[in-house]
Amino acid sequence: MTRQVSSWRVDDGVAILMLDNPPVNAISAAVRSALVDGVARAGADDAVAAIVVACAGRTFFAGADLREFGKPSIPPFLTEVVDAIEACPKPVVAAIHGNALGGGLEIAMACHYRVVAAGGRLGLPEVKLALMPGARGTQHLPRLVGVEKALEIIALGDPVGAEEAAAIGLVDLVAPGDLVETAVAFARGKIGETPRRTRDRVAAPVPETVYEAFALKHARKFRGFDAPPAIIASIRAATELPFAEGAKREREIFLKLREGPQNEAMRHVFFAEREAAKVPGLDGVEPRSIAQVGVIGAGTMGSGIAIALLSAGLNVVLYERDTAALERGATRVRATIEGNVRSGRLSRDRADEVLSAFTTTLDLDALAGADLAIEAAFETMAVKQAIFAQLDKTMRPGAVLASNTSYLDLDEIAAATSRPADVVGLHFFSPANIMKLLEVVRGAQTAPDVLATALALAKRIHKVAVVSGNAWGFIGNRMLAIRRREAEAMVVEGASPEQVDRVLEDFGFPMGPFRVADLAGLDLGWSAETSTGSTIRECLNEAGRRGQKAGKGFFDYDENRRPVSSPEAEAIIARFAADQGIGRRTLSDQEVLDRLLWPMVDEGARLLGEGIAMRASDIDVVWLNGYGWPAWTGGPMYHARQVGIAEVCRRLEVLGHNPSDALRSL
Ligand code: T1G
Repeated sequence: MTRQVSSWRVDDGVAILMLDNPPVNAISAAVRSALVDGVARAGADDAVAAIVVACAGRTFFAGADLREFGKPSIPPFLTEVVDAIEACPKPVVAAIHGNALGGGLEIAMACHYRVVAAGGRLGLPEVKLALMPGARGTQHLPRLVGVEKALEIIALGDPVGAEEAAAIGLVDLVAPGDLVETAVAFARGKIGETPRRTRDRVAAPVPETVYEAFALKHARKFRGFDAPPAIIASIRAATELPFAEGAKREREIFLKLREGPQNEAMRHVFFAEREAAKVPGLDGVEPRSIAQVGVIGAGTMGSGIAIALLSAGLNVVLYERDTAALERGATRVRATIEGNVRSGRLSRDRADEVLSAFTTTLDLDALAGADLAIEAAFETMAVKQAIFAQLDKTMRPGAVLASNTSYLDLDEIAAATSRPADVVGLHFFSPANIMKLLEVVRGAQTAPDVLATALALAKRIHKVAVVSGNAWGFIGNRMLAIRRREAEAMVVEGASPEQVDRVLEDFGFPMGPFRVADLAGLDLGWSAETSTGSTIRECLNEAGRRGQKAGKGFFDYDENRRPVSSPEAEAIIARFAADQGIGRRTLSDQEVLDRLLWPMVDEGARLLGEGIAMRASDIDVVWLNGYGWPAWTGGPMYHARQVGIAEVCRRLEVLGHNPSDALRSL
C-alpha cells in the first residue's frame, strides 16, 4: 500500500492541494502524479474557482527526488507538471514555507501566484549538483526577476529569503499570519481573473557584457564545472526565444548535464556528506546539551573556532594564558564579526547579540561552567596533557572535553584526565570559521553520547563532520603526508615545484602542494637548533626560505605576493639531490599526477582496512571539504573507482609502489 502523498479539501470555492512526502517533500513520481491529478481535478470541478498548492511538514518541495536520478525516468516528468499547473484555467497559488528549492521553486513559478511564509527560502541550487534547473526554471526566473538576478540565483545556487523574494518580484506576498489561510484569501481575490502566466511575459534582454562580466567575476568558482556556462546560455535563450523554444533548449542542455559524470559525482557527494554523519550504534543516543563553550588558545585556530561557535549562536569564553596573545585573538574575533556586518552577511543587531555572547579570560578556571571545552593550544603532547589535567579538575561533571589536535594521540590526551569517556577530538581546518570539514576523532573510551554531542555540534555550526578513529594524522592529514612525501621526492628527482603545482591545479585543486606549503610556512615544527638538513624543507629553512611570509620558500614571491620559480630554491634542491646521490631526470606530467593521486588513495584504502575511516565515501568527504579536492570528480576514492581500481593498482606498480591488499579489495 503506497502512502498517501496528497490531501485535498475545498474551502468555499478554493481547493487546497496539500502534498506530504517527508522529510523534505522531494518531488518523487508519486508527488508529480498527485500534482497533475490534483490540478486536473480542480480544473474539472465547477465547485472549485481557485487552487492553493501547499506542503505538509517542515518545508515546501526541496527539489526533484535525487534518489530517482541515475534510474529510468518515471512519468509524469516535472516539465509536464509545470506545464499542467501553468495551463490551468483557474488561478493556482503556491503557499511556500521552509525551502522551495530546485524543482520546488520551478513548481512555485509555474503557479500563477506565490505566497511565502516568513523565514522561507527560495532557490535553484542545482548548480551545486553540477546540474541546472530542468523544468523551465531558467525560462521562468528571468521573466520574473530579470536576467541579472536570475544569473546570480541560478549560477551561484544560493537561495533568497522571503523578504528579498518579494522585493525582486519572485513572490507576491510574505504571509503576515497563517500561510495557508493567507494563500486561500489571496486565491479568493484572484477568482474570476485570467490567471497571470509567467511564460506570457518577455524576459528583457541585457547587453552581452552582463553575461561576460558575470562569468569573469565568478571564474574561480566556476572553474572545472560544465554547468555554469550551460546555465548562462539557457538564461540568455530566455531573452532570445519564445518560451516554448527556450524551454526546449533548456531541456536539451539539462539532459546532457544530467547524464554527465559531474552530476553523478556531485550526487555522490550530496549523499556521502549526509551518510558521514550517521554512526552505527548512535541511534536514539541523546547528545548532551551545549550552550556555553570554552575555547583554549587564542591563536589562529582558537579564534577561528570561537568565530564558528559564536556565529551559530553559542556562548564562548576564549581562554589564553598570554595577555598579548589573548588580545590579538579577541581582536581577530571581533574584527571578523564586524566584517560580516560590513559584507551584509550579518545584521547589526545579530552581530551585537553575537559579540555579547563572547568573553575572554586569562584564568582557565573561568571555564568551570562551560558545557564543552575545545583545546586549540600548541601541538605538543606535554602542553595538551597539562591543559586536560587542569580541565579535568575545573570543568563540571558531564562537560565534554575536546582537543583540536591535528595529529596527536587522543587517547594519550584523555589519559591525562579521570574522565576519558568525556574526551573527543574536534579537528577543525584552518581557517576554522570558513572550512566546512570537522574531523570528529573517537577515542578508545569516548562515550557514545559524547560522540553524538560532537556530531550534533557539527551540524549546528554548519560543519560537515566525519568520524575518524584515533591514529596519527587521523584521515586527511595522514593522506596529506603521503602526498607531501611524493611531491617532495619528485622535486628532488627533477620535477620543479612549478610543474608539480601546475599538474595538481590542472587536475582541479585551487592550489598546488608547494604553494600550500609556502602559504602555511615551511618552518612549522622546524627549529634551527635541531635542524640537520636531512630534508629539502630543512635545507630551505636553513637558507632562510621559510615560506610566503618570508617572501621566499619553494618559490620566490613578487611585489604582489605572486609565486615565481626560484633559481635559489631549485639550486638548494639540486644540491640536496646530489648529496643524496639522486640523479636528476625529467618527469612527465602524467607521472607527476599519478604520484600525487594514487599513493594517497592507497593510504586511504589502508585507513579503511584499519577501521580508522568507516567508509570510502567518508574519505571523499574529508578531502572535498578539508583540502579542496575538485568536487566534480567526487573525491579521491570515488575518482579512483571511476578510473578503475585495477588500473590504479597497475599505475602504482609502474611507479614502483606495492598496492595494499585493502586497495586491491576495494
Ligand atoms: N532528494 C532526495 N532526498 C533528499 C533531497 C532530495 N532533493 N533533499 C534532501 N533529501 C534527504 C537527505 O538525503 C536526508 O535524508 C533528508 O532528506 C534530510 O536532508 C528538476 C533537477 C532541503 C536544505 O539540491 O539542500 O530539483 O539522511 O539532512 O539539513 O530542476 O536537504 O535523512 O536519509 O539535508 O534540513 C534540487 C537538496 C534537486 C536540495 C534540507 N534540490 N537538499 O536540509 O536536511 S535537483 C536540492 C538540501 C532539481 C529540477 C532539478 C537539503 C535541505 P536522510 P538534510 P537539512
